[in-house]
Amino acid sequence: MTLEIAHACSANREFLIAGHVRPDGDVFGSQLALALSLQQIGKNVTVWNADGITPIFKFLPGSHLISKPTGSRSFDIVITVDTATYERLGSVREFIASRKLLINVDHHGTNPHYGDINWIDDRASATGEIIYRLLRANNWPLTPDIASNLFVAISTDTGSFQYSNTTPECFRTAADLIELGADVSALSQQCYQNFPLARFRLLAAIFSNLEFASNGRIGMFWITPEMYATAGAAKEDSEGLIDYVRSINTVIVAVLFEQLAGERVKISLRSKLATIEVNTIAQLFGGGGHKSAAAATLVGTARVVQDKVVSAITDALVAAGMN
Ligand SMILES: [Mn+2]
Repeated sequence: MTLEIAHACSANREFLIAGHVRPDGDVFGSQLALALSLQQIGKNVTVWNADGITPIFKFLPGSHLISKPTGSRSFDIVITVDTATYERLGSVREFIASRKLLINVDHHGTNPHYGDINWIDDRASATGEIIYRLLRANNWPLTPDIASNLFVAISTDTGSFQYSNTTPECFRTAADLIELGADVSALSQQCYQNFPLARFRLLAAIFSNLEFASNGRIGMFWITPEMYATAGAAKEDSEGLIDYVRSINTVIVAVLFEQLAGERVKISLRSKLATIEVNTIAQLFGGGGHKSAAAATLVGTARVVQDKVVSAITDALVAAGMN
C-alpha cells in the first residue's frame, strides 16, 4: 500500500489533504503531519476542512495551513484522512471534482473504500499511526513539528492512551514520536487542560439532565441549541463531554443525543466493554464508527429516537448476558 501511495505521490505535485467534519485531534494531526512532510519534499499542499480549524487545536504546528474550502480547484491528488465515509467530508466534496486520484487513509473498519487507493487499517489506534507508518516507509521528513502533530492524533484518539485501541504498536509509535521531538507534557496540557469555561457550563447543564436506563448501564443526555446558547458555548465545546458520562461507574454505554435542524438527531455512542460494539448499533441506524465509539443520525421526534436507540442498546446488553 505504501508503495502504491509513494508512486502516486512522487509523480504529482498539487495535493489536497482533506478530513472529516466536526474535526478532532486525529484528523487535524494527521492532516498537518502529512501536509508538512509533503511540503518538505517539494509538493504544493492545500489543507481543507469543511469546519476549518477548531480554536483548541490552533497550537498544532502548521495549523495556519488549515482552511475551509476556498473554491473549486484542480488537484492532482486528494488525500482524505480519518474520514469514515465520503459524505463526512461535508462541503469539501463540492470543490474536489477535478482530481486525478483520491487516496483514502483511515482506521475506521466501516470505511467503504471510496478512494482510488485505500489504506484502511482498523487495528491502528488512530489515523495518525498509519500516517506515521507511511512517512517512515517512504523516508519522508519526520521533524519535531510533524512528530508533535502525530502524537496529538494518537493521544486524542486513544483518550490519552486509555481506550481499548491503545495497543503495544500505539505505544511504540508514541515512543518513536517522543524521540523525534514530541513534548508529551506541553502537548497534553494544550489538549486536555486548555478548555474555555463555556464547556463546563455546558457540562453542568448536561449533568443536571442525565437520564439512565437498564439499571444505570445506559447513561444518556441531550444537547440542544438552547443549551449551547445558554452556556455561551460553541459546537466544538461539546467534544468529548460524553466521556464524563461513560466514566460513571454503572454506565456501560453512554449516549449523546444532539438535536439538529429538521427533526434530525445525531447520536454518539461510547462503550466501556469489548462485548458491546457500538458501531454495530450505529449501523442499525445508518451510521458507523469504531467498536467503542460510533455515531449515527436519525430522523424523528426526541421521544421516538430515544426509545429506538435505548431499545437497540438494551438488546445488545441482553445479548451480552446483561439484563
Ligand atoms: Mn481517528
